Amino acid sequence: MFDEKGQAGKITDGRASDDDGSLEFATSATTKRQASYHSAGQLPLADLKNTPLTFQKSNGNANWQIRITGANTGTSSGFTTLVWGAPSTAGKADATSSNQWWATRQLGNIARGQNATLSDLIAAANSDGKKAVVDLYGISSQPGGTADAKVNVDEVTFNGCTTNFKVSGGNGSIEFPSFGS
Ligand SMILES: [Ca+2]
Repeated sequence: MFDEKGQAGKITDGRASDDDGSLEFATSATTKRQASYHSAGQLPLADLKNTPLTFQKSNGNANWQIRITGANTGTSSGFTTLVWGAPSTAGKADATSSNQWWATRQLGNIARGQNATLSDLIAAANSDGKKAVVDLYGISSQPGGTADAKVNVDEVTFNGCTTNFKVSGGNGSIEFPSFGS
């Protein structure tokens, strides 16, 4: 796991879709954001085109976070994060063909924060001969406001791999790492 310091989600018996546990993000006035990531092993970004990007969620705020480098951002690292905010309602969140993706930096001719399909962002990231790669992928929760909030996420599908978050039996220990297994 490559988690933002002190901000990782926790595997709990909270429910997103199944009954064996899920990844839970708890936010509050003092912890405004939580996020958990897994290595994508420098997967070529182009490989994500038209592949399922889905997860199950409870009611609340949860977002895809895809951290890439080598993209056409105008910087030497070509680092940016591709973000997609799921609907607040519970159920299967499907970002595969959504036009509500955005990047934290300008990508080619797509402005920072401008909504687009992931296919369009991939094309912009790889413009000018760039070949962007995915370093990390994960889920964040940042609902805004100051109220305590919670969201449970499970069955995260990325690049053909679905991660089932679950609490292992017996002593109540947590099966870890399970993101991306
Ligand atoms: Ca589960």
